[in-house]
Amino acid sequence: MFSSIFQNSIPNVVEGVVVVEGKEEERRVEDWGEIEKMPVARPESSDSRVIAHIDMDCFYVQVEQRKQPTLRGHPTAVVQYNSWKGGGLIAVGYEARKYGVKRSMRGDEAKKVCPDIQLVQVPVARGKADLTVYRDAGSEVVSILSRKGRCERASIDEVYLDLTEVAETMLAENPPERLETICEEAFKSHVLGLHLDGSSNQDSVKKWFYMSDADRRDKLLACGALIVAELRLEVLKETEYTCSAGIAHNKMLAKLASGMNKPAQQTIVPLSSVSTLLESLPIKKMKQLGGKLGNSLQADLCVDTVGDLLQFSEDKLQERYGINTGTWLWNIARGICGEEVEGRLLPKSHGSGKTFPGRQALKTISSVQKWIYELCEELSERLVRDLEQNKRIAHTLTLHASAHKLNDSESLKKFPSKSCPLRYGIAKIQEDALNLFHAGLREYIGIHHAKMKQHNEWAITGLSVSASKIVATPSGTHSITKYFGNKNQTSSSALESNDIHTQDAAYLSSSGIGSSVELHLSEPQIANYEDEASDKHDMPCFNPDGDETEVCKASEKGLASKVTQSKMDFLGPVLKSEKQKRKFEKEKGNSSILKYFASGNSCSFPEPRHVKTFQERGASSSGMSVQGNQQQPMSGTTLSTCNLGQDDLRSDTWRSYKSDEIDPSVLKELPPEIQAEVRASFQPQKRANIVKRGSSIDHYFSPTANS
Ligand code: TTP
Repeated sequence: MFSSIFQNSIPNVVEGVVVVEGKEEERRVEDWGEIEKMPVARPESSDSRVIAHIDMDCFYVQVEQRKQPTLRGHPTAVVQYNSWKGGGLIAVGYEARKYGVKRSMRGDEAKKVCPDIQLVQVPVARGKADLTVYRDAGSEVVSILSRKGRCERASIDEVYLDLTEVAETMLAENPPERLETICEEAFKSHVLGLHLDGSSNQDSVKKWFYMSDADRRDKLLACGALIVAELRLEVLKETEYTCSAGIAHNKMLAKLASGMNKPAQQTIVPLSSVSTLLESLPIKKMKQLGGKLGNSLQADLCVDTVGDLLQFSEDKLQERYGINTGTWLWNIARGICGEEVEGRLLPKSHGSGKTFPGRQALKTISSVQKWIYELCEELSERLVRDLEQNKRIAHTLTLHASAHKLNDSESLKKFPSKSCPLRYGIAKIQEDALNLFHAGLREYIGIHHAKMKQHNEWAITGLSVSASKIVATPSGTHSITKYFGNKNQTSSSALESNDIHTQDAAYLSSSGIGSSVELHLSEPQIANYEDEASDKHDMPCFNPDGDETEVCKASEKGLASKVTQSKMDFLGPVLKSEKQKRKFEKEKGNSSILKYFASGNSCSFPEPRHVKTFQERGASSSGMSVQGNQQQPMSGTTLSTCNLGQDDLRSDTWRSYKSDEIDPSVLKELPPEIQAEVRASFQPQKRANIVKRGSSIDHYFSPTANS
């Protein structure tokens, strides 16, 4: 029961296209890791944390208005590159919202309801949207917000802050009731559940801030709200952007609150207001309940509001939705969310995607190749930028596509996403991505392959490439960019080398970050995409009107570090046993290990994956793992390579692999045919584990009801 429900509950995400009950519903997926991953139940660590969620107001519009100040005060919207019917609106300014302009409209329709609207086209590069200016604007804001407390960049324009420590210090040293002046902006806060007693909101809020006998948790929230008000003013002063905020005891409540009073306002959620807030909150408004899980709650349990969930015991919810999801649901009904604010300012992945709706669908390999090459070029540029600016290296390249088969009853089948180790350099990324596409296409068109290939009976409606598993480069003496600036490098990007892969891979392993390292060292890339598969934030954001957006995902705050030694020096630590190390030294001598890094190697795609049960994955779903209408690739039953003659290559793969690193427990989780193949090749052995106070934002935006 649980598994079948759950399989159906997992949103099928491909390039930000969420498929709900077989119907494609294109919607935005957050860029920085905030997309609807499956819920993970975590106990609340403390109910006196102070968490803020800051969300920029009509972000792209504000960025355009700063670029062109004459647009300020005028109804404005940003439209997509595709100019059909005036282009799809992706951001609508608050002045335009007053006229009824909505994001779901196209430019022509917006003009009808608001003839004075200024439509600004999103910047374009390589025939697609170029979001660099918005990303950079988001980074400017993050650099200000991160001055206080732990900061997690959750999307291109959203940030979580953990202000617990700074609020506690303020409460101990300078509680609000003892402050001589309080930032006026703070008094404009909305405090949920506050009784006005005939006074104005502002007066009531003032009293609430000064209440000396208040609950300690409320006092902490008041301190947090003061800090956030000041931060918002700093953001305005330094960037000219307004933002709204929610201040609560956990991320879920803070996020809910930040959108309640927009633009340029903040909302506080005292603990005492939580049950009333959730009681009538439509279930679909909850993050992660907008899709199938929410549908199932409505249809199967008649749950329409979060409060309706209270009638079910934890056991009952677990029985129906599995242990983790059941507990998560039980928790959210009570406003409990233990999710931590992760300290991360940089994207966790980079991606570049484009959709080809309607007649724009790509029907030939050459047109697909052209676009893959364009997307890879952009991806490569961003990777180089990340490397130069943040000294970070990405490890995994993934190609996602959406497609349909012409005149085919099976056309709902999803195009499988494919991943391989990422090799730096435009040409290599292009070559690998194209190979991934071919591998996906073979699987997608299945037995009809030959026929369809011949008659082009498939059509690609979306393509994206993404780079994930981004980590800081190892520390050392030479700058990694210098290393790749080596005159031997022929690529214009100076990154046409596998070496970067090699170095980092080994470093990673030695630092114990993950067994994914092995995937660069040898062929049996078992389980290496396990984490990747569970990581659906890599999905690019395809806009509702079928244009292109980006993929960015938040990651660990990578500290810049440098590469020390030649690539071979990094390999030693990867090998666990003394025997392996001796072998490594020997191979290092004759460079035989280099064969593992030969560029041809990258054509072997790591299809076999460590199969995890849903529970093992902590109930998180993955766009990469969820293929088609089922979770097929997760159970990766086939090995495929980018070349024909897969079987040959496959057995060569196993044979060339020294079995020392194979972990039998991992092997056991592989599909039986893969296990048999590996066992036939060798005996399994142990595998190496491997502002100013008193300022006001009013002059910018007069508070308007959220439209
Ligand atoms: P949002 O934060 O969803 O919206 P917004 O900032 O425009 O407006 P609000 O004040 O209501 O929060 O999105 C942030 C930016 O992301 C938005 O300005 C444009 C971009 N975006 C897309 O490109 N496609 C989309 O489908 C959505 C929803 C947003």
